Amino acid sequence: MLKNRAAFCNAPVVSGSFLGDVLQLSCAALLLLAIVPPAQGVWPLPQSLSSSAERYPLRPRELNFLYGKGSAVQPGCTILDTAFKRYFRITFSGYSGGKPLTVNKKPGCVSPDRSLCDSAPLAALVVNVQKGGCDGFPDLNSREDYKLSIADGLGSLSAVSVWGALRGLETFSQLVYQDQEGTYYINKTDVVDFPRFPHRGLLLDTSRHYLPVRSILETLDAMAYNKFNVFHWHIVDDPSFPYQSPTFPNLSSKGAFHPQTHIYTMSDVKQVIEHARLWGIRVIPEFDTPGHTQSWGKGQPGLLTACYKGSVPSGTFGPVNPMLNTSYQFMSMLFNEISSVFPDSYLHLGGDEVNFACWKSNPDIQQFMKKMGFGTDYRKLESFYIENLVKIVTALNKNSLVWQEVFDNAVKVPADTVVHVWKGNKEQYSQEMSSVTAGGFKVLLSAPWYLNVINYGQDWMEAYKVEPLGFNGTAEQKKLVMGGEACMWGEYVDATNLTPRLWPRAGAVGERLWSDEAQTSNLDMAYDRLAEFRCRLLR
Ligand code: CP6
Repeated sequence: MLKNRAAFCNAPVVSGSFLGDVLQLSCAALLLLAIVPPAQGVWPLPQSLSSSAERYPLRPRELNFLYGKGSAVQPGCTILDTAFKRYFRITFSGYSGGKPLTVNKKPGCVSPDRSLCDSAPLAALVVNVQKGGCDGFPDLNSREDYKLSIADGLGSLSAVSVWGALRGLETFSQLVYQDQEGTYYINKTDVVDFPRFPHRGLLLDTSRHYLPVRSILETLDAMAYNKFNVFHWHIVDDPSFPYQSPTFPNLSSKGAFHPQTHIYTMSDVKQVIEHARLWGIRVIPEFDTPGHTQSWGKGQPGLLTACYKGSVPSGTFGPVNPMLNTSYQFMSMLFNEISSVFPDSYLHLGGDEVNFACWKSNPDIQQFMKKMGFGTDYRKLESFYIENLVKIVTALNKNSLVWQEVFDNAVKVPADTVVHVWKGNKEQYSQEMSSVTAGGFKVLLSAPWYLNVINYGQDWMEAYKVEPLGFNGTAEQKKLVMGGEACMWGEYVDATNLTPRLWPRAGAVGERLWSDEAQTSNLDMAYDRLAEFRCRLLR
């Protein structure tokens, strides 16, 4: 029974608890209660973790994160310098600084109370990275594997790249716990860990509701705790255009909810990208076209198709006008800017939910359809648009991600285009995963992970039980699954409810994409760890 279990957090809850009520648990401020489990609650579950009862106290003032002598990166590496500071704070999040800690107790003592027999304190966590490189950005091929060993009073973390070291530091921080007196401990532990999928994303939609930069940064923090590594920024859409483009400033001055307060300036965008980089998270922006572009029309007259009522324009507008050279000139200039602002090698081009009604109503479009030999198949017109757009993006040396309709409508796209599956029930999305990979395309799964859709009570289990490779297909096909993304569409979400709607539910997706399938098939075991992890997130 997952329902009526009691669990408590062993630290005070922040007032007005943001993460409240999601797991239906009371994380009361019960410091004196005896239920303080040793933390084995690492989330997401490492590929391999073994630990013993032997444990080492940690003294916050004395524990050092150190660069190993042979490490390819050394002090001055921004990523690890800043990570050491952050993880010091996170590891000792219950530490107030003043209180003397009662660390005692000689090794080899014979007291029946194990806590009186603690070994010497953990001296340091020594970090060794094989490959240099601290100034770059994470990418699809970044090595995130790491080994963490806590033994003989010493912690040692080794990784191929700094990105793996970040994941290992996260695991280290989650292994540390406090006893009733407030003493910090870590058990003798060995972890060998690596991600199951290289693309573990979270989509935020900043068009339906503007999200302050602060909310985005906090979400990036929580993503790192869950070992997510891609922030899919669905930055603009029909309702608003908050991205402030230096090339086309009217897009936000006319298309944002507010031209000064509800925009992302270049410095905001840079701040998000740098914050993400320091956590080992990629930022993939989505500028969704040709549909979902109502807000674009305000600052870029002539871009959208004029809809007709009978033989006269109705005054409303539809998707981007795909028959005009000016549309492509505009896209070329905009994407040229975007591709230099966002360092990731992927751009998400959208391509979903194109409504053909407006195109059908427009006599110029009808004529263009004839001229092009498209008949009345408006999917061909959409394909014409997307093919041109993909050419523009390819010329800018970027790879493309597209929503599944682009594949469904048989658009000719480069073979390395990634198709993003977002529609339908299990049977439908499994079928889609089969077809997309049978076509040789790489694929990302989001359909079962629409976290904006909510139910009364706990609903993380459905997301947890999803098996991304559970479709019919060959081993070759399954290799094309890069991972998936949890989606938080913004129609009913703003800064006030974003955090509780995301966490810990998105953690279910995080674990599904990081951890071994066979080891994470038990909901009951996941529940205990998730409950404990939720307490960590609160702290
Ligand atoms: N906006 C855009 C959306 C959605 C999509 N694209 C969406 C569709 C269904 C649900 C939630 C969101 N709001 N541009 C689909 C990819 Cl349930």
